[in-house]
Amino acid sequence: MTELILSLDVLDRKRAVSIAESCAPYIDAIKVGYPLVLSAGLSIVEDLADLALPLIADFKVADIPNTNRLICEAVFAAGFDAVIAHGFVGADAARTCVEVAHRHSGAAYIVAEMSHPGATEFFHGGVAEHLAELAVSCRADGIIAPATRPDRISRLREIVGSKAIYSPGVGAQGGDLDTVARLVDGVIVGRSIYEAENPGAEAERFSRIRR
Ligand code: O7E
Repeated sequence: MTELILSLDVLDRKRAVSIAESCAPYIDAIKVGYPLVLSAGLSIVEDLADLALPLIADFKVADIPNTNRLICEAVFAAGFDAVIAHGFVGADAARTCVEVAHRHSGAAYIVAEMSHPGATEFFHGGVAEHLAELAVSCRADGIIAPATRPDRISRLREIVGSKAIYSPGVGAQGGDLDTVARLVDGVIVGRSIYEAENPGAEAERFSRIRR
């Protein structure tokens, strides 16, 4: 079954916890990024820990190896289970994120291609394929690929094989859940769930539609 990952991009701590609690029975993980951490603080991880769901740190880490190491050590010390990193900084920097993650029995995912329209400016023309290859060679646990371009997911699947593909862009960005769920290991959904009048009911609806 395709996993459903809630992208918890809300700014208010209480609202974040309340949405996460109502969605918890229907989701497989929670992705926490800059919007929530910069608003509520890193201690939001402790508030979410009671839900016993994997917490993915979406900090799209993109620095030199030493700084990547320091960032990822802080991510896992805070209680996250996985980290998302960029690969365009090169294999040495990306590999550092993977090594730190694995040392903490966690996972690291590399962004291969992004979902927004402007992503085609730099990611197309062979770059996304190169990043997917880098993810494989760095022993990353998987890649991020765009739900807005199912054909690109299929192309990147040829490169990463059985590695996990997690895909944002369903719903608010126009990606079709039914189409994408057949191609990936997990869909990442934000606004369609957390902006709904009843986020829990919407998460349940999403969880029923996936394959
Ligand atoms: O469009 P939404 O509201 O469903 O939210 C999508 C989330 O996925 C949001 O946090 C955004 O920052 C993230 N995302 C993309 O939308 N597109 C990408 O290409 C990559 C990400 C992302 O999360 O990257 C790491 C997984």
